[in-house]
Amino acid sequence: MIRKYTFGTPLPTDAVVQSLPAESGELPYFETRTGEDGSVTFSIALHPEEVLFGLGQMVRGIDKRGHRYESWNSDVFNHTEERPSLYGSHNLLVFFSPERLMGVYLDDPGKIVWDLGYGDHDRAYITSESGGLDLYLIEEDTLVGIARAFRELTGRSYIPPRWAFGYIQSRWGYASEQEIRTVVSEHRERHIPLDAVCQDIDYMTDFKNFTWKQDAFPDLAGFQREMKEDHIRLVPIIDAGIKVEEGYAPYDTGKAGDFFCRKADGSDFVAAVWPGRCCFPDFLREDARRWFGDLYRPLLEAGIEGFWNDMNEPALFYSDEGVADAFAAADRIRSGGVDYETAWWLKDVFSGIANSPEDYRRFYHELDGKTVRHDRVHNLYGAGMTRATAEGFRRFRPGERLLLFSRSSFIGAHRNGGIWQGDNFSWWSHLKMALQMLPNLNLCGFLFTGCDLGGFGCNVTEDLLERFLQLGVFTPLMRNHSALHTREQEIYRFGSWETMRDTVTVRYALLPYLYSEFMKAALGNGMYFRPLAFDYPEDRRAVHTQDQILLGGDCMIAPVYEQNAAGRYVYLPEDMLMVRFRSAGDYDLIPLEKGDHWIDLKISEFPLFVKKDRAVLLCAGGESSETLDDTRFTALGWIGKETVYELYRDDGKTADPDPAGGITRIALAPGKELKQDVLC
Ligand code: MIG
Repeated sequence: MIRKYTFGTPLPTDAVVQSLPAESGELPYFETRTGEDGSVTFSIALHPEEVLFGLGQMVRGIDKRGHRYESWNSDVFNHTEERPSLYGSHNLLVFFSPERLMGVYLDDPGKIVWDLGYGDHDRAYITSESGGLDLYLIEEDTLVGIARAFRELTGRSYIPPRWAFGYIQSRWGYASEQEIRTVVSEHRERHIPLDAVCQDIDYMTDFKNFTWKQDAFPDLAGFQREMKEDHIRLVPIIDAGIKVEEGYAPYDTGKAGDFFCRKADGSDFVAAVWPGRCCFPDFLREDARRWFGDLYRPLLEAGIEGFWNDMNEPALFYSDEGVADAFAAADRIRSGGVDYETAWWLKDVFSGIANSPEDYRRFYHELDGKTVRHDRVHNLYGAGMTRATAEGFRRFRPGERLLLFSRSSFIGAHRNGGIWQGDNFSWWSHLKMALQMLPNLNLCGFLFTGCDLGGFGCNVTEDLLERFLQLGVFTPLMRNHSALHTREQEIYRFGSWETMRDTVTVRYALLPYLYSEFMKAALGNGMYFRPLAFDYPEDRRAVHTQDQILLGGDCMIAPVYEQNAAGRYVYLPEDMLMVRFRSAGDYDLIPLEKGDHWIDLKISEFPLFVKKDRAVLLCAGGESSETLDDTRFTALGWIGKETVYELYRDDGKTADPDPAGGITRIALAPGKELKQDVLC
């Protein structure tokens, strides 16, 4: 059951697809307090054993209890433990204890502070800065039921084309056809499977969106055709800012249509990002979205079938006003000289010119005919860009699925695209953080997601990349991505590339199965990744487990996330079959009983746990998602009684797939063998 409570004057966000009447009574369970500044705070006592799930893209554990977070979409390079927010705002929190089960969703596009047992260990305080919001209270009998009810409220998750489940190679710095050809041929020659290569900002002319460097990519359509013969898709990046430059069509047409965000005096808001001084499309306006979506058309016509949208928090390097303010601040102390305090202050003044709160208060949007200052709707910007792109796709390629993943997001954007987990580092702790973020992202509807495998910033090591890939085998988006100037981290750069290749072969052998599990989750408003609590709510150990997650209907993953570990402890909440993979064709099958187990895992090995009486399907594998045989499988399972696996298959490219149409029921017979051949 979902009940809606309205506070103040909420703004439309496009997050919710069901229209519910607002309750007339008071919000139960919470104490509601309105601040003098107009903010509203909901507070509630926490039970001793209470676990808090949700908030989607956030640092720290699967259980969010014990810290303070903010919903404020931020371009942050440093995902440390005290970082209050990342790129998306996913305002769903689920309270779960033996005494209570409920979810609260705050449909509010402005800043929210979540103090979840930080100020006061046994209390949660949730503060909406503006005080204008719809709060949805979700009560169901199970955690899975809460997740489903929330998805019914906010709409079905985005479904990418099937090729997007292949391995994707990316790096900030690929700057020419030749460079990309080399990346592809290094993979193909070594039989490292590969489906796509991302093009980062270096493919553009002067970082201008919707352009490509004529000398480096003289014939983009021809190049995409050539790549596609080899089953490779190009996936270019698009940033939010449009360079201010007369004669550059996106700027001229944006200007002519008055589609950019404006300042109080009516002039365009200008801030610098990669191309230099830029204007920012007002994605909250339907006409501006239409104009922006149209800009993708030439790239689609060149044969491009996937994009990633970046810098859409929006990230702002600086504005003229911000720089002037910083100089003025420096001038105020210039004559007196500096001491250590003023020197530090001065440093902060200058580093604070990026993504500054002042800049976010300098510009306005048009929302349903009303002028709204940006900070009030800040968290909608990236979702608006995703929406503009997806709406364009639907106009130009109706009935087709295209790949889209964004950096910034808000609830509602999960219907239009995936997201990646942002600029992580090549740190072991970030491998664990990525794992912990996944179930909360799924709870909030973002099923198509994954982290930058190997880590984006800092220099990766061979063993860290290998362990990252072992997680990536199971994430819907499996992309190796790294930053300019960091150590090159394509698999073929390393001495142990064969081990890494073998790991990627497991992804391809599992791809039809993982795709089937993803599709069933997406079409059934379920979760592909879940905290253990969702299947084992009575099992206290499982409920509090922070480093293992459930995958699909039948599996659990427990990756190694520490350097030099020879294995790890795994808790099994029921009897399971361990598949210890080394490659698609080389694995151990070991039935294990419920309880604690130490699992030996050499650097080349990683486990998948399959619930007893269930099975996973391995196909023969291949080097591209397009060439896999999904009619012959080896089923791996510890099967004591008759069981059926429902395999979902479709063409992988038609939009709005039929939930029932693609299911094949595969009967699995009990027996001593842990492996059986299946034809379907
Ligand atoms: O300011 O396009 O998160 O994936 O490689 C950095 C360059 C801009 C941030 C993205 C990252 C991408 C990078 N971008």
